[in-house]
Amino acid sequence: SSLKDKLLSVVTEPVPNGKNKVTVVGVGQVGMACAFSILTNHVSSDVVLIDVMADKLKGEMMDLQHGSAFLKNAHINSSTDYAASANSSLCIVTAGARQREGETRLDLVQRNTDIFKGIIPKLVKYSPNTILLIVSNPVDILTYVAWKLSGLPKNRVIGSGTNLDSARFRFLLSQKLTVAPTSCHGWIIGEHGDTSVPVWSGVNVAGVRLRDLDPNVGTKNDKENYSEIHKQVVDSAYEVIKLKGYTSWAIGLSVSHLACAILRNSHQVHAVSTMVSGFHGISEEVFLSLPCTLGENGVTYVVQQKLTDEERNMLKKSALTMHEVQTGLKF
Ligand code: 6V0
Repeated sequence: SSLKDKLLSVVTEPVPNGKNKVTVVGVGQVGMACAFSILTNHVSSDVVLIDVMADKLKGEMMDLQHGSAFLKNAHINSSTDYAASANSSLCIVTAGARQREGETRLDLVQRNTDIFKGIIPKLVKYSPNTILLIVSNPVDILTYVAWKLSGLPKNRVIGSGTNLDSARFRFLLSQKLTVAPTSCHGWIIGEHGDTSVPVWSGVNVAGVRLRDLDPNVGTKNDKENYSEIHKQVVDSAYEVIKLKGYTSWAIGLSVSHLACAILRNSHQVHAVSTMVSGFHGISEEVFLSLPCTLGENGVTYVVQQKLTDEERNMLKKSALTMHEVQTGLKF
């Protein structure tokens, strides 16, 4: 008998997978930032990485595994074969091409749709009860694509959406007010990207709405130019890409918070991309971000914000743009 047999006497065999198993597809800058953030925040103790680049994949896996003693003994595995993803509670998709300098998120759409055809059906085959969390851009359209390709109910297909935009907004507001980001409450909804909608009507600190103090805040007539903050949010990905080539840390952190809300069934509210037909006068079958409660069956409730006419019109315009792009997709 082996040394192991001499050391250990079997009571029962260990189960191969934990209940909080997470698969991350794509081990690029974004996928690795997601995996690292999930592991260091102890959101999951069982992470599987999948990619098509076998060497890079193995290298990333080994590098993380060597740190597992510092990660509360998390299991880290990887494969180019989707069988390794079996029985994941959550599958996070970050695979695909990223924006080149000057390229918009919508420019990426057909390239990444084609990549998704090879990913989504395999994930669902091995984890039929999974939640899909889509991060690849353009995230709202690709969440729709993933929903169609997966056949899963809409509550179980979620896009990371404007959770990141909202975090950027709260950070910038915190800089202007000298109040911590978690105490600056503000929501960016709609499209992740160029036509996102800042809900200025609800921006508040400790329940004090900035609009009650100055009815012009966030509008063109705002003397203190708060609307500039939203412009900076929209421009920030382009700026970071120009400076460092890609964005990674903030999206990784934001995705690990979404993963945490889902796996812990916490019903925390996040702005994520969900099927919005029927909300705010939208009739198209499109995915856009609204504040949603997240639990182990995905999106449970959509918070019905009181929007101004202008905010609602901006949202409806994004819905039309999404619908137009979706109509041109081949899949
Ligand atoms: P990257 O560093 O080029 O990594 C992409 C990874 O995907 C690479 O490792 C590829 O090998 C892998 N890949 C490509 N095709 C496949 C396939 N068929 N199966 C499995 N893996 C594949 O890109 P990066 O990580 O920077 O960005 C990934 C995606 O995230 C892009 O679409 C970005 O635009 C998007 N982002 C989304 C954000 C959001 O807020 N939703 C934020 C930042 C980036």
